[in-house]
Amino acid sequence: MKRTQSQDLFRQALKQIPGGVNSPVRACKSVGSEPLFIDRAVGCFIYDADGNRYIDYVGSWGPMILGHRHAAVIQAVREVLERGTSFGAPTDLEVELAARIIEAVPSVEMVRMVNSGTEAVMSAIRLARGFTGRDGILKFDGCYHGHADALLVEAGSGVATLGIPGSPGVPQSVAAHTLSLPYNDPQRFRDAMRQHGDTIACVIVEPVAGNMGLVSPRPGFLETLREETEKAGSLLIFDEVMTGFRVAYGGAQSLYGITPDLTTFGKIIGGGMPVGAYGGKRDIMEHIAPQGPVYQAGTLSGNPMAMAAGIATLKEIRHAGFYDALEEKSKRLAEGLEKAAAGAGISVTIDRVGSMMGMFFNSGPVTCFSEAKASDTALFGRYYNGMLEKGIYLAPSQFEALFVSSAHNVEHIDETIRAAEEVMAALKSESG
Ligand code: KE4
Repeated sequence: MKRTQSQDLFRQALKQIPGGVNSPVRACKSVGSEPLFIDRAVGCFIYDADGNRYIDYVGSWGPMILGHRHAAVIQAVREVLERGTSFGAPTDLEVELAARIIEAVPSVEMVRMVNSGTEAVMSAIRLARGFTGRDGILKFDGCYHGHADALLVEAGSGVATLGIPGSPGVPQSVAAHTLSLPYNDPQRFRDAMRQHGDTIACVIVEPVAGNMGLVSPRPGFLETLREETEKAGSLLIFDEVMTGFRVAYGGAQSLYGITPDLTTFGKIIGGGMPVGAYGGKRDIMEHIAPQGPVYQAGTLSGNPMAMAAGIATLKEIRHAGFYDALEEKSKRLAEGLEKAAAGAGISVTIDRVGSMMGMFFNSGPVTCFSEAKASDTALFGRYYNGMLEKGIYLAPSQFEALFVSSAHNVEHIDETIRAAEEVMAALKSESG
C-alpha cells in the first residue's frame, strides 16, 4: 500500500512533537512500523492520509463502540454546537449524563465528570486517600490506569509496550506509596493486605485487564479483592475506563457481581470526545469539593460537546439486544482467529470478554503480566504488519486489546478472518 502522505506527515511531526505522536502507543515502534496518519473514518472503517481503507479494531482505543460517525452522535454534537462549545458553568447535559451513569451502575450514587481517564483515576486516588487518611495504593502488574505519577509503577499499555521500567520524573517518594502485585494471584494479595492493609487507602484494578493484552479475572480473584479491602478498611476502585459500558451496560462490575467503592470511567461515556468520570458511594463522593475538602477541578469538565456525544452514545447502546449482537460477532471473530492460528500451527492464546479481546502469541495460559510478557512480540509485530497490508487495523502492540463495534457486520468479521488465515500461513512459511 502507498503510504507517502503518512510518511511525509510523520517526518514533519517528528520535528514538532516528541516521537511524532501525541500518545506513545500510537508510535508503532514496538511493531517496527510507523504510524498511519488518519484522514477520516466512518462505521467500522478508517482511512489513512493516502486514502487506504482499513477495518478498524482499535476504535480510538475503546470509545467507538458504535463505530465512527454514528448518525445519532454526530447529530447530537451538531445540535449542541448551536448552543456554544464551552461555558465553564453547569448545563442540563451534565445532569443527564450523570443520571444515565448512575442509573446504569448501581454502585455509583454520585459522579464527577473530568476530561480523561487519567484525570478520573488521579482524582479517585486522591479521594480515597482523603477519605481514609491513608497514603498507600495497591495496583496490579500490567494494569494501566493512565499516566498519573502514583500509577506509573509496573504499568501496562504504552509503558509495557515501550519497556519503560516505570517513568523517570516520578519521585521515589511518590512511587514508594504504590505497591504492585501480580494480577490473578489472590494469595499474594491476601498476604500483602495482611502485612500492609492498614496503610492502604485503595486497591485499584482493571476488572478485566485490557492493557497487557486482554487478561480476564480468574474465578475468585475479584471476590478476594472485595473481601480483603472490606476487612482492611481500604477502598476498592474498579478502573472501568475501558470496560465501562464496553463489556456490559453496567460495566464489568455487573458481569462479575462485585460492588466496588469507587469506579472510574472514560472512553465510551464521551462517544469519542475528551471525557472521564469517577463515582461511587454518596458518603465517599461527598468528600469532593465543594461539598467536601478533597479538591479536584477542571476548566472543561462536563464540556457540553463531550456530554452530548456521551448521552447520544449511551442512548444507542442501551437498546435491547445491543450487547447480544456484539457478543455474537465478537465470538465469531475470536473463533475465526483461533482457527486461523491453529490452521498454520501457530500457538496463540485468545482471551475475550464481550467485544474486547486479546490474542497472545503464546501457548498460554496467560493469566498475568509476566506470562503476557513471555509472548513472541516479534511474531506479533509481523502479524500486525501483515494484517495492515490486508486492510485490517489492529492496535500496534501485543499489550493492547482489540475492540469490535456495532458497525462491524458479519462480512467485515469474515474478511478479517480470511486475512488472518493468509497472514498466519505466510508467517508459518517464513518460519520454515
Ligand atoms: P486516558 O487518560 O488515556 O483517557 O485514560 C487512561 C486509562 C485509564 N484506565 C484504563 C483502564 C485505560 O485503559 C486507560 C487508557 N487506555 C489506553 C489504551 N490502552 C489509552 C491509549 C493511549 O494511551 O493513547
